[in-house]
Amino acid sequence: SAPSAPATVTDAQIRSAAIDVLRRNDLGGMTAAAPDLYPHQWSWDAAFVAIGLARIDVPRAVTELDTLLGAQWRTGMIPHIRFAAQGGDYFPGPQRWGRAPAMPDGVWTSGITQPPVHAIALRHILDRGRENGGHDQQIAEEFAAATFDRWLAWHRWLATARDPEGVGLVEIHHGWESGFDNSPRWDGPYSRVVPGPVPPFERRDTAHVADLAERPSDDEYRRYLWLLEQKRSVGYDDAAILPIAAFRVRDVFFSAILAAASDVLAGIGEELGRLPEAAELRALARRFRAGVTSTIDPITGLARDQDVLTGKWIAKETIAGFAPLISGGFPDLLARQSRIIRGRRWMGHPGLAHPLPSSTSPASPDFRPCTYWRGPVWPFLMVLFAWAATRDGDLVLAKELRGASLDQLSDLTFAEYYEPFTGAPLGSRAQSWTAAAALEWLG
Ligand code: 2M8
Repeated sequence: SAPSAPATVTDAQIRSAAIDVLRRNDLGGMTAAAPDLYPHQWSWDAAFVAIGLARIDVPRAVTELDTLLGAQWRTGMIPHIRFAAQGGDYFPGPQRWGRAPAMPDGVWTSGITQPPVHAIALRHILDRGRENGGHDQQIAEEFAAATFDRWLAWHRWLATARDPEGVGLVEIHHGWESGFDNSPRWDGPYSRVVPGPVPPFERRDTAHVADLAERPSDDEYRRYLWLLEQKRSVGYDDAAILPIAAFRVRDVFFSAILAAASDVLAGIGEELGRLPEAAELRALARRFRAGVTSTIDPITGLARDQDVLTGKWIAKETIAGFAPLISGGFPDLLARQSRIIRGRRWMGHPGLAHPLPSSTSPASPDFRPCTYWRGPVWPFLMVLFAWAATRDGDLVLAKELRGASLDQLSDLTFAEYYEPFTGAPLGSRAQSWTAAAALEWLG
């Protein structure tokens, strides 16, 4: 396939094509993560979609987050999928997950979670609403005030149920919770998962990609489903799962997002006059930022995950190593990481079609250029890195990410991920958070 788009593609064309993708993926109140592969609402996708929607339609962006909140469990957890009644076929679907006591009535969700980008999306909605003024401002401000306690409950749940020992790192119980499903980060932990019996299954994801090598293997899926069965066997109870979970990993990137989002939510709390809660969120941000910093490998300068079950660090050369660029931290740490990400093992690698950080370093032995989270470039993540870089005053990095991303997205496929060397689109086409990223870049 053609690596780069014709030079004639204008910003206006990118914008209208991106708007078109989001309109077509709109299921009414929620946006499917992708038309065929992911025909339901995913939690962290919804946050990025809301960031994009806020550029074109503030009330619709509010609705996206409001719908997701409708799936929030009584514990505070926001599940990783809200299933749409009118959504298409996806495996594992609602029957496979089953019901849980904490699940909201009348709503079908998965039983695991995903990174908490939502407060950052809420901030974007507020900012866009205020820029526009009038009805947009009113609706954004009312939504923030009305839902602040729900977001607070979400952060509190993560900080307790998923950091039971208070180490400042969020523990995940499934690779899907990280959002980086089959990243080399999880190879070690998954290699120690001995799958028990799982009910028979037929995958659907493989029908929606050009080449099976773009997706996880059947062996990986068997482990994914075993972890689901484990959770289901205890009714998705947060305490009961801990002694039996075959996969328990402290996810440094998830933790960095919690740190960044807690600061953002604290800022919103301060505006709302919720000062004790804002102080609590600032303390959470400090705790998780310190947790992220504590994982740095002194030799490579990259952040690491930790396998709870072995106590060992996981030192793979993936983009999650740049977690401090998301959480923020000491200026010398951020400067070192900014140098590394712009260096030859990442954005400065000479073979790249676009100078963007790939999910795994092209210089790593784990790198697979076409395989999902093992190598391709994920456009939505670039938005998160640029947002954090802007926050921390690294305007050079933010500008480089924007320019290269817009070049990449001018192929107008809005692919789920891209081959780093050829720039070829991979995975799903018309992926919602990719289209949303384009709208955010265009401003
Ligand atoms: C991918 O994950 C889902 C499972 O959650 C899948 O492979 O079926 C990941 O890229 C994840 O980060 C993303 O949220 C989801 C929907 O885009 O797809």
